[in-house]
Amino acid sequence: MFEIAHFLKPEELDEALRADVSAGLTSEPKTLPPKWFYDDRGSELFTEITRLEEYYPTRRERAILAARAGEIASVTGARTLVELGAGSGEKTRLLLDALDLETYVPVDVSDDYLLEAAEKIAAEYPELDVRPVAADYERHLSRIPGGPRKLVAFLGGTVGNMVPRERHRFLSAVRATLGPEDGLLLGADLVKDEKRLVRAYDDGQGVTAEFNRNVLRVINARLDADFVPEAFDHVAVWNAEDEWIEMRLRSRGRQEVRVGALDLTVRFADAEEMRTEISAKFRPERLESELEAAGYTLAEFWTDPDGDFSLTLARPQKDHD
Ligand code: SAH
Ligand code: AVI
Repeated sequence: MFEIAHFLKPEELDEALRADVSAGLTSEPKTLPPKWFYDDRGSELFTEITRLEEYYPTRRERAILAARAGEIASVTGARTLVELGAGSGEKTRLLLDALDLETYVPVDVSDDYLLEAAEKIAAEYPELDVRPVAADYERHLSRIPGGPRKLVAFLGGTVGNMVPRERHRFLSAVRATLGPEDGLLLGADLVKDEKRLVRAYDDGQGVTAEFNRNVLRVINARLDADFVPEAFDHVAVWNAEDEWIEMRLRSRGRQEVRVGALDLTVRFADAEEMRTEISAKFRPERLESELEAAGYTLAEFWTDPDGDFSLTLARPQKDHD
């Protein structure tokens, strides 16, 4: 059996949550960063989202992986797979089947969920050295163990949950962990018809709405707050200028929320909206230019047959210092 490497000390995690919530709830407009969706329940809700008819990204990325896993194996010759924001690791099995791996390092902030997923994978792949790491990939990248011929996978379109400045910082930091033989496998959702995009983030069963409200439950539990999640409506809108979906929580009426751990009282006006997530959608040219700016060259760019989702294999630029 393996041990989980834990870089998320509870006091540091609380401190980070405190700082994010304090800054986010006192800013105008109010915002909350998406990484706090993912306690156990949030991770389960996300997995439920991936099975919804409206939520096409997971199915489309799975189709690309199924079609290209052999090519990914032969082009990269990867022996080590580091997966950032691994979640359930369900699609990853397509890579585990195709690659000739020694080591798999799934990394996630959602520690219990990560451990459970890693245990299942270790049982299914007894020859594989599975080393789960509970960490924040925006803070702990340099401490994440690697290995020879490393492929870093960042799937699901999670890169779109960062604003451009954060993406650049993150992609550059990943680049700094790569040797000349290593690579980055990046899943990114593509710009498409607005109606389909909005439907994917506002499903008929209300699973995404529950996922969105879950951030309030996390804050209640960890920061002694008294949000009434049902007093906020789920909103998903397409921001055409920035080419991203915005998820927001809209206050039903005027309300006051107390966050005990911050000694903070927050007032919401009727219909006031708080942004909880962006999910950027890309055009291929933009992906390429962002990757180049962060020190990569594009080795391969694949999409599913409908052109909905993309998977890019990027290599470190040779002349990059
Ligand atoms: N890769 C999976 C899961 C995507 S959901 C898929 O493609 O289906 C996003 C995952 O990233 C969640 O499991 C969440 O817990 C994790 N995550 C979000 N922010 C993170 C951060 N800052 N550091 C580490 N993991 C993070
Ligand atoms: C994890 N991430 C890529 C998802 C997305 O599509 O942006 C999170 C999500 N939010 C709402 N539905 C799914």
